[in-house]
Amino acid sequence: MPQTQLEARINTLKQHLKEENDILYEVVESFRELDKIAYKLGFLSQEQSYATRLSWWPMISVLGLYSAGKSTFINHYLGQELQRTGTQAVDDKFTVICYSGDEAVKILPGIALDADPRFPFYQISRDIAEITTKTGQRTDAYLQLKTCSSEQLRGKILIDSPGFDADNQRNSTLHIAQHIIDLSDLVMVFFDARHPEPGAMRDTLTHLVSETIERPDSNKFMYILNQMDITARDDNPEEVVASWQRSLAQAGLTAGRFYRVYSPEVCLPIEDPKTRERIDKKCQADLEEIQNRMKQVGVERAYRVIGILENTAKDIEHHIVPRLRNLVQSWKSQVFWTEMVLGVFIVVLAASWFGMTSISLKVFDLQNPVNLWIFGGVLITVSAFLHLKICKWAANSILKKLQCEKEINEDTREGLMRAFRKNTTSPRALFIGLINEPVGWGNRMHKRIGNILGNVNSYVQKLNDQFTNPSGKATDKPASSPKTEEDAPATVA
Ligand SMILES: Nc1nc2c(ncn2[C@@H]2O[C@H](COP(=O)(O)OP(=O)(O)OP(=O)(O)O)[C@@H](O)[C@H]2O)c(=O)[nH]1
Ligand SMILES: [Mg+2]
Repeated sequence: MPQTQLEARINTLKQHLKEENDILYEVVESFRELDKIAYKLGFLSQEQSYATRLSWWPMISVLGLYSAGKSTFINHYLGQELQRTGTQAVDDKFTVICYSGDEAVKILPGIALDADPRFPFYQISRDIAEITTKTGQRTDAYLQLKTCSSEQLRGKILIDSPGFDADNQRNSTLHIAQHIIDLSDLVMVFFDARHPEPGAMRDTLTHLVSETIERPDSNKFMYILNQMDITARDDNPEEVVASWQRSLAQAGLTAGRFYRVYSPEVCLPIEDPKTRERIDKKCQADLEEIQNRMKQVGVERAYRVIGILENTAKDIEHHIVPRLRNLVQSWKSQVFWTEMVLGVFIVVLAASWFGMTSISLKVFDLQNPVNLWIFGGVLITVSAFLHLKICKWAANSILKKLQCEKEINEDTREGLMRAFRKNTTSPRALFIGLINEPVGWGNRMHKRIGNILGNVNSYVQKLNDQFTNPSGKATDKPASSPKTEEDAPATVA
């Protein structure tokens, strides 16, 4: 049997996960198990899957001023010269960097991201398609995908971006950057310590600081002042940091942490030993802190994916099924009361008609078995026809109400409507009185959900074993806690 598009997508997802995280590979199976339950309920259609609704890899994006050292930082993090660097503006497109066990770096056009099940990039490509029709350029002019075998990249996706500069792609760059920010789990905004307050920084400040501080997820932003080594050689670094702090404060960032770093591979020597020691210590601590945060994002996401599995399973049992049960009950009672009223009306109408015309049932000669069969047949057919019409009308009126409900999200509404329709098909409507539970729900399904929840516990246990030191001989400090006041990253005054 040929593979459906969904199966192909899930298989690619599993293939990628197998390379990077065995536990999450198993979690896909549990999501598929939930899919089967949702298919039976009619909540998901056969082309849908819970597994493709979430982004499995955390995204870390590196944005900021041109030539600030974004690509150099990424190369340092990966431990290899993956990205081109240079004194002029180098990158003109966004590069999505993913892990691959293959040593050879592969570069794929932006369009390849569309088909990649690792993250919801279709949102970006749809938007880029809009921009490209306006500018006449193709998605590939803005996006590319690179694979890299660095262990640091396992379980996460890095995005290097073109620097903020007044070039002809400026608007598109800002637009795409905005989408990338929305999808990212961590956003690192790079500034160049050599230019604390130039006009070129205005864009960066507006788009990457002023517009982001009000966001509910503003804690995912890290503001990084790079190339501190040069500053330490040429100027008084404390003054540069203070001036940079003022710029950030003017842009609205009056609280929060920022980091001062330089790239160890390309830094220039600082002659004054005292300054060198002071700068080295602070920058090393900040760099370590940044890298820990990046590592932490991968760990958090693994737990979050399992959390989503648990919530989805509970949601089916505690929200979807009860809601469906209620909808079916409302439908049944609407049908019942409509038929009662209609029945009484017909009886009254027939009685008065018989009374007024002094015609009785005798005219049908029901003593004759053939007539009785015909009479009964016609009565049953007409009643069934009317009953089905009433059922359909009642179902439609409930569906209309559901459609107008504002409290539920689009996916849930669509799923509930699909499942409700499955409950109210004509064959079921004929035996409406016998319906107690929504289609596809029963003790067996309850047990299957229970098994999935049981698996959740074992996945969490396995993750704990993977990310912590169960023997108790912990040597690593928790990822994001600074060690001393002195080492802590600077805070904007
Ligand atoms: N001294 C010093 N030079 C750095 C540092 N970081 C980057 N550089 C240099 O700065 C230049 C620009 O670095 P890139 O990494 O290409 O900067 P970018 O932000 O990726 O630039 P675009 O992609 O053009 O936006 C390169 O020549 C780097 O070698 C640093 O911490 N210290
Ligand atoms: Mg670059």
